[in-house]
Amino acid sequence: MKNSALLALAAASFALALPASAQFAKPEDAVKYRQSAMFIQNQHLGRVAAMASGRVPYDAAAATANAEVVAMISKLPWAGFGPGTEGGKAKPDIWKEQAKFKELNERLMAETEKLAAATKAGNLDAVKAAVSSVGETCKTCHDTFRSR
Ligand code: ASC
Repeated sequence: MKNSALLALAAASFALALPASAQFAKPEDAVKYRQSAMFIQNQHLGRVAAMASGRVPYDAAAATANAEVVAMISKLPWAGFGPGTEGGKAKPDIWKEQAKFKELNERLMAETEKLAAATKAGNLDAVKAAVSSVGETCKTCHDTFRSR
């Protein structure tokens, strides 16, 4: 491999190893990023919730496809709450109570993982319970750390 190619590869690995919070060009980008990730989660969770509540006929494959997106995207917003990215609907408490915020971030990732697993197991009651746990987790964090 040419030296220039090696250098480019090294630079790329270094960029990936940086905390994601350091990857935003400006604080507004971090705000937009976390809001976008929340929006995507809302869209896909809504589809599973509609099926779980019976508003839409249950389709196991669609439930899993949507739940997997929620589980994957639930990993993303947190990098958008780095130091100096206060703003949007985020309450300043997020930056004052990092341990509590992190705990809720982790709870969402765990609950959405359980939801995806429940859709794969094909037990509608388990899916309903998992949707409710995910919703409750969203609500707990929003009630605590989101304004408006
Ligand atoms: C959503 C969404 C939320 C949560 C919450 C659950 O789809 O956008 O904020 O679920 O409504 O109570």
